[in-house]
Amino acid sequence: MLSNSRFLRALRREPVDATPVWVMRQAGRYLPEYRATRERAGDFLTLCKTPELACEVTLQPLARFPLDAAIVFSDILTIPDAMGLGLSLVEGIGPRFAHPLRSAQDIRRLGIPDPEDDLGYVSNAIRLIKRELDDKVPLIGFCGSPWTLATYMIEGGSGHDFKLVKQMLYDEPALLHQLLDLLAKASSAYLKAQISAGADAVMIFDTWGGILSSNAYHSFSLPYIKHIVDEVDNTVPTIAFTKGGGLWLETIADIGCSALGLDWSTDVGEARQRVGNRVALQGNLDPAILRAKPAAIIEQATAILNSFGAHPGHIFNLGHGITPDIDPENVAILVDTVHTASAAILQSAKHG
Ligand code: 1CP
Repeated sequence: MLSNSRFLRALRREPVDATPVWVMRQAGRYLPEYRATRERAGDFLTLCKTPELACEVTLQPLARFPLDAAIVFSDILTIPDAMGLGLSLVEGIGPRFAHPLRSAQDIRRLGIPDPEDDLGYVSNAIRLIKRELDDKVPLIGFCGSPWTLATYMIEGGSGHDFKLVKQMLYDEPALLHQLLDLLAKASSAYLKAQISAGADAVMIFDTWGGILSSNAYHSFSLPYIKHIVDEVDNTVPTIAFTKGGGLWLETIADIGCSALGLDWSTDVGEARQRVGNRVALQGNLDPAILRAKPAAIIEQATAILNSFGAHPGHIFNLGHGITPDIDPENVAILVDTVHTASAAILQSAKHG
């Protein structure tokens, strides 16, 4: 039964036979079969917007590795795209918006996209993937945090210094709050639609929360993540991931999410001591380790498992997305190490 899967049990902090593992960006350019499907699609957005192709690439990493969860192939930027900002992915540069938000008028003009009419391709992909998965592993739905979406919408693409969005934060806080409130409402409706379509858990990616001061984080990012978690209201487990949020784990754990995503800068055992067992923890291998030799991958992954210890509530993952230059063979080594080393740790704790 799916609710008995390692991934969902760990999210509920129930005992498991081995630590579940999945990899952020597990469907992506490090896989030759992904590059082939993307080539066939023509471009990244067509791949996202064609449910059959999104389903195909979602399943590719699961055909190679015994991963414990699938994540729907999509992007956090589908919401601003549906709001009319004109998303494209520029080769070698990253996401770009044709119509970034540059004035109060730009922001006041925005509406909340309808999850079925404007973003129905995501729900349709989820329904297809669920049918193909046939309850073998759970499926994760996701969205970006309102703050992280706002950085892209205001900067017009990937931020490097975040000049424009930070200027708005300090000069026109009320206007930024208005945008964040709209994005929180849009993201809640979007996640609810993903859950109705079959997502078994949802993750909120706050990739750029860590660039904020502590005050600004607690005013401009965390409350809007909480808004989404409140709206999802435990219909399925929620994972809140703020990259660079290691200093704020206690306040993030307080918003009522099921799990915290950790980047690699925090020790997972120390994180557990700080938040206790009120949330599960997901993470947190430095993705750069996948470029190292097998012995280093085994050593570093085992160190994380040992640091967490034989408690319930750990989902193994990287601390951020896998990069295109990684040899898939190293992912196979990682997944195998997590399963075998954690099973041994859990067994010896049971008998010791
Ligand atoms: O084929 C390609 O070249 C496209 C590269 C790519 C991929 C594989 C992009 C463009 N998006 C994705 C898929 C994606 N994006 C997933 C798929 C599910 C998975 O297998 O994990 C997910 C969960 C995301 C989420 C996402 N998109 C985030 C949050 C997570 C993170 O990595 O921090 C962010 C910040 C984005 C924006 C985005 N979209 C694409 C890129 C290259 C980026 C990052 C740009 C940047 O660094 O600012």
